[in-house]
Amino acid sequence: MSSNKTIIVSNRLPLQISIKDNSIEVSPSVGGLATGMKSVHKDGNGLWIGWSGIPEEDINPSLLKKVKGRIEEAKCASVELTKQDIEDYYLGFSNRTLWPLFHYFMEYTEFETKEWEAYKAVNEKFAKVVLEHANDGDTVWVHDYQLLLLPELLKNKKPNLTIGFFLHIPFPSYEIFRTFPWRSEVLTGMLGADLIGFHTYDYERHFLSSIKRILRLDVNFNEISYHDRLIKVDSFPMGIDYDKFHNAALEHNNSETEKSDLQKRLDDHKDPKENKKLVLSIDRMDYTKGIPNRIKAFEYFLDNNPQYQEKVRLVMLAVPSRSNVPQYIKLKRETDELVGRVNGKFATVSWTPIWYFYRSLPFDNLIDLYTSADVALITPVRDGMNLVAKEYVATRTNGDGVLILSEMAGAAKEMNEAILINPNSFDDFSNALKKGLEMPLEEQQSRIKILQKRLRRYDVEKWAHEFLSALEATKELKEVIVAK
Ligand code: ADQ
Repeated sequence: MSSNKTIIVSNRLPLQISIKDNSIEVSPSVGGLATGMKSVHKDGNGLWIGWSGIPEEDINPSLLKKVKGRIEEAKCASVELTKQDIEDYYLGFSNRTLWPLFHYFMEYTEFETKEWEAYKAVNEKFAKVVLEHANDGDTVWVHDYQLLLLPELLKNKKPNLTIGFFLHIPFPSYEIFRTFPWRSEVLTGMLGADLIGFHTYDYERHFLSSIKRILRLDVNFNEISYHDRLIKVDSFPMGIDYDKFHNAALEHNNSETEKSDLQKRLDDHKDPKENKKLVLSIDRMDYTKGIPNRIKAFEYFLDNNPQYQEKVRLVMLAVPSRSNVPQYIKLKRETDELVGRVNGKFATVSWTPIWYFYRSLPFDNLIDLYTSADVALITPVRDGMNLVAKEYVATRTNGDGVLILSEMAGAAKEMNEAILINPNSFDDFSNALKKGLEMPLEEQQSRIKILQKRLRRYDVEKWAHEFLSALEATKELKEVIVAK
C-alpha cells in the first residue's frame, strides 16, 4: 500500500480557532472549499496547511504548543504569520494588488515593492512548513491567489512532489496582466505546479496567452513545455455541496417547528394573490460584487415600472469583508447612502423597497432567505465563479424560482438556463427583473430542473475528485517524459 499523502494548502485553515484566557476552542469552518476537500482531507493521512487566523503575537508562547497540538488533532498544520505579515502580504499585496488587478479594477490596484517583498517572504514561510511535512511522492494541492509563488518554491526543493494549483478568482486578460510589474515572477511561480486549474475556459485561455506572450514558452493545446517538464492547464468549474443545501431546504419546508423571526418577517411580505414578491441578493461586501450598481438598477426598475412599487422588496445581505482596506470602507459608505436614498425615495408606511443586512447570518437563516426568494439577483461586475447562484438553485425544492445572473460571473458559463444579464446595463437589468417576476411557473420549473440536475451531478466533491484525478494523471505524463 502506498503511504503517499495529499496535502492541501490554502491561506486559511478550515478551522475556527478562538483563545480565551487559557482555553482554546477549535471547530471546523463550513466553507465550500472545506466541504469539497472533506473526503480528501479525512482520507488516510491527509493534511491541511494554512494560517490559523490568529496573529503570532496574539498567541501566548506558553500556549503555542497546545494550540499547535489542537490544530494537529484536526489533521492540520499552521503557518505562523505576524501582524506585519498580515498587513503587507494579506491586506496589502493579496487584497490591494492581486485581487483588484485580477478582477479588472485597475484603478484600485497598488503596486508596492514593500508588499511584494512581504508576499514573497510569506510564500517562503508556507513553503517551509509544507516542506517539513511533505515527502517525495506526496501530492500537494495549493489554493488561490495568496500563494501564487508556492508551487515553484516547492518544486525547486522537492521535484518529486506532484503539485496542483487552483485559482479561485478570474485570471485576467493579457492586456491587464501585462501591466503587473511582477508578471514573470508570478507566472513562473505558478509553473512549479504539474496541473494548473481555473474555474472557466476563458481564465485558462487568458493564462495561456500570458504564458506565450510574457514568458515566450511553447504551448501545445493545454500543455506548456517548461524546462524539461510538461505542465497541464485545464478548467474545473467548482460546484457546491448540493445535498447539504437541498436537504436543508426540504427540512425547512416540511418542518413543523416554529419559524424563525426572520422567516416570519419574510412571510409577512409575501402574498402571491397581491403579487407581492421577494428578490434576494447575497454577497460578501466587495466592490467586485456590483452592489451599488444593483441598488441603482433596482431604483431604475422601480422608476420605470411603478406598478411594482409596494409589491417587490429587495432583500440584500452583505457579509462584512476586509473592512480595513480603504476601498471596502468607501464601498460600505456608498452602499449605506444608496440604500438610504432609494428607501427614502419610494418607501410608504407599509413598504420599504430594500431590506439591507450588513452582517453574517447563520446557515438556517441563509436557508430562510434562499427558500423565500421568488427571484435571486446575483449581479457581480466580475466574479471567479459565484457559489451563491448555485446555492439558490439547490434550495428550490419545489422547482420554482428565477435566477438572474451576471454574465461576468464564472457560474454563467454553466448556468445558461438563468436569465443572464450585463450588470452594467440598467435596461438589461430592469427587463430581466420584470421578466423574472412575471415568468410563468412552468417555465421557472423547467429552467430550475435542468440547473439542479447539473449542479447535483457536478457537486463540490466531484470537483475535488476530478482535479485530483487529473493531477494524478500528470504522473503518467512525467513517466513518459522520463522514458523518452
Ligand atoms: P467569494 O467571493 O467569497 O469566493 P462566493 O462564491 O459567492 O464568493 O461564495 C460565498 C460563500 O459565502 C457562499 O458559500 C455563501 O453561502 C457564503 N455566504 C454568503 N453570505 C453569507 C452570510 N451572510 N452568512 C453566511 N454565509 C454566507 C471566491 C471567489 C468566487 C468563487 C469562490 C469559490 O470570489 O468567485 O466562487 O471563491 O471558488
